[in-house]
Amino acid sequence: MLGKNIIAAVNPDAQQRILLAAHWDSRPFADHDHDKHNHYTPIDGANDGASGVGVLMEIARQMSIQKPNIGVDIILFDLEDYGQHASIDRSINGENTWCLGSQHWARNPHVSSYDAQFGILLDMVGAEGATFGYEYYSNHYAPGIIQKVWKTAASIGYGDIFRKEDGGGVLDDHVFINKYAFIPTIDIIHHSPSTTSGFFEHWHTLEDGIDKISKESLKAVGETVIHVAYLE
Ligand code: AHN
Ligand code: ZN
Repeated sequence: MLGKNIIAAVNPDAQQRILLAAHWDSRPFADHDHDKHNHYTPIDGANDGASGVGVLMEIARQMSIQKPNIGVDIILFDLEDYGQHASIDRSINGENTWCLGSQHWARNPHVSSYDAQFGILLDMVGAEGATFGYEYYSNHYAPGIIQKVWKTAASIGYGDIFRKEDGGGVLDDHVFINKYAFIPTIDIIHHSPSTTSGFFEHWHTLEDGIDKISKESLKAVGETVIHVAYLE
């Protein structure tokens, strides 16, 4: 499988750097669609992946107008959502079929002896009414970054969206950045306790389209992340 990560650098020569990331691929099969005839059809992935990409593209545009003090690397990972089809038993191949772009990058960074102070991953940040809790691996590897981001969100009026509550545990790109690149990295990811998946209602279905995307959710995440970056 050929994958391509897309990487941009703001202030490429700055020593002090942070990393912002999302996945740009979308799931090649709608294996959680309510209609089983769709289980092998690719999804649009407006929320599950593209929402994070959209926020990061606007942050890149803002930073081209007003440069932050620090360096910022924006990485769009490929093959996050290539994980094995839901019809296959999870215990067989399981976890190592997900997040292939980030697994590759974390072991082979684009710059030799790459380092960043911390990283923020955005995943499924565009659903209407999205809320974010303390995702398990984020809080395990990077509790200080969780506190920094959630405090910043509250300070600009997004305390109802960035909630001081448990946010489940998700094997996502940030886990591999923490494990293999040793950069403390959090995942801002919509956690929904009311669905069986724990994700947004239309997760891995053909319903994950642009018509379900909320500008307000994108704005809350984008403003929070850009504030964190400009405060460094
Ligand atoms: C697993 O289900 C193993 N990971 C979910 C990560 C994910 C999927 N993020 C977006 N789509
Ligand atoms: Zn997905």
